[in-house]
Amino acid sequence: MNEWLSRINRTLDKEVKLAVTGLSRSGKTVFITSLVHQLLHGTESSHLPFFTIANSGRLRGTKAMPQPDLHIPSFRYDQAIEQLCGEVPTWPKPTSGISELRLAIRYISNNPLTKHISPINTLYVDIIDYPGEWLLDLPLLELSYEQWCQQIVEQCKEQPRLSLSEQWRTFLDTFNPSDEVNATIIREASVLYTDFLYKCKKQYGLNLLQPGRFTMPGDDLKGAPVLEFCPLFNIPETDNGNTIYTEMKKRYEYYKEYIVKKFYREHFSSFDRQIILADVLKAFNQGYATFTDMRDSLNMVLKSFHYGKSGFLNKLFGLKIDKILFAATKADHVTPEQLPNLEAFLQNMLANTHNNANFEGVDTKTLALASVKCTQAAHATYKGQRISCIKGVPIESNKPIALFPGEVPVKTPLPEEWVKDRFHFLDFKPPRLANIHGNGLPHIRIDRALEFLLGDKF
Ligand SMILES: Nc1nc2c(ncn2[C@@H]2O[C@H](COP(=O)(O)OP(=O)(O)OP(=O)(O)O)[C@@H](O)[C@H]2O)c(=O)[nH]1
Ligand SMILES: [Mg+2]
Repeated sequence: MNEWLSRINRTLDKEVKLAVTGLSRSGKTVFITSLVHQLLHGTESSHLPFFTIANSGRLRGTKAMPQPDLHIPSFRYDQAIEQLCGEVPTWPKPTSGISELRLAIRYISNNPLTKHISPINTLYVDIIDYPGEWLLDLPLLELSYEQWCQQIVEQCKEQPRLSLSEQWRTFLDTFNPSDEVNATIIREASVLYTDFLYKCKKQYGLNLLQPGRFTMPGDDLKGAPVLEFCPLFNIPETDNGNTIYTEMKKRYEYYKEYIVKKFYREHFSSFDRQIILADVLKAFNQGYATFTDMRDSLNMVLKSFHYGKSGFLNKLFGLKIDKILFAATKADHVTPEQLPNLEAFLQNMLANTHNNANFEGVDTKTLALASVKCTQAAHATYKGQRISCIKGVPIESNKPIALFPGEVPVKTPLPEEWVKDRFHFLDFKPPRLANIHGNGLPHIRIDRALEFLLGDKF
């Protein structure tokens, strides 16, 4: 019954489900927090000049409401905003589980047909937050265990995975996958594989780490046997049904069926709009291997969405996204004149997804944005020349500095052009704000994001 009511409301433009999609540390939690703060303060000042409903005076107000899914924890907006705007502002911790939020936006209708019957309307917006690591499970739905093993074999031929996986690969050589099933061997292999994934994440900031729950199990799965399996390098040609290989494969299929499908069925089905957040600047800093890993991970995840009607996820879960916003986050790390380059770069990096989505009739847009603007644009004189720079407090310091963070390329530089220290985009502390109640958080282009994602619903 609720499902039907929800469908009717969405058809009548009264409900929007917004999918906030992004790899780990791309800025999802900060984006959601800022978006809520901007909307809660939408009637109070002119901090959203490109969000027409706010700017035209038709926005009546926004409130957080009880969420529709009572079994999902609530998004802790109050905690996040307290941290961001406290005496010592801090960023939220990496997300370790799922949470949900519902906003009610009340506005004066402009629709000539309905405004006399119902002059004040409400749009409900549902958003979920989750760990970015879990997104990398989506491509697994289309891979058999054998295909997945083959992918990992290929990945481990290249550095840095070649070295980082050595201990795990050496252990794989100590047993035969056709041997009778042995719980101790399976556990040891999966522990070493998980260690390898953690090393990839911590030492190189790699994203393509599957299964996603291995590096971010969430509270419900820590230590569960479903997380005890790993890829094998030698797949036996025949299988007598009671081998290490059979058991690994069985657990992989169980993981897909009960963890991944459940997650996507409950949280990624029936979204109307999607924002894809990408932190390309951090990947630039970490070098070519990390950059290509980030690009490939994101493309792989987006490919799984297959935006048309015939796509795999559409058939499985009934997806029907009609607008996608591609956003390069943390745009306050660069000088304002670099924003067009940042947008062009992201557009290039995800060109295939753009084309496919456009072909299927999905409306797309690319924006460089900052959910919380931590720097100010400034100018400095260097060797007699006036140069643009930014001013902010670096994450590991207490003193503001002014710096020129470097130019953002429009296209991916060739491998040999990634010379050390070519890119140096610093992380900044959130700004200290005198009054967080009278105004939305300082931002870059969140109003344009809101206009694209929600503007046509009012
Ligand atoms: N300067 C600046 N930094 C930001 C902004 N948004 C996010 N960050 C930085 O990016 C980090 C990650 O942001 P989160 O929002 O926690 O990222 P996430 O996508 O939720 O990450 P997971 O929960 O790990 O999936 C923060 O700790 C900040 O350091 C922004 O608008 N400006
Ligand atoms: Mg998060």
